[in-house]
Amino acid sequence: MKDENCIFCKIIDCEIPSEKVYEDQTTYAFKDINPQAKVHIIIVPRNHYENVAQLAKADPKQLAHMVQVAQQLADEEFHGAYRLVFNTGEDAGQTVFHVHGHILTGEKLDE
Ligand code: D5M
Repeated sequence: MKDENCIFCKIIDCEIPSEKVYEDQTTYAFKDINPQAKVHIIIVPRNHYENVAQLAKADPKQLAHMVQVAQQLADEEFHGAYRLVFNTGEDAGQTVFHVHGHILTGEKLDE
């Protein structure tokens, strides 16, 4: 399930370079190009879904797996503390319409 116009599908397929931090059969994670924390990682499913609600409906196990990977990365980066954000909809700041979690970690975060 790919969208040929999707920038994150192109990153997953290595058509666009990224700083990969994790990958497995279903999931890919890379450094955000515009970090909002000391460590800012984008985590995506390889399959293309527009947003987190669509993913949760179609493949809840994939969403649960992404949360587990986020936990694993934060365990490595900052004793398991992290913020996981899914911007959903243009008016909430979503700019890329391939579901992605922002993993913010690596330092104590502002409340
Ligand atoms: O988040 C989209 C995020 O994706 C935003 O924080 C920038 C990041 N981004 C966009 N293009 C790239 C590339 N090429 N590499 C790494 N990171 C990228 P949103 O929640 O949709 O605003």
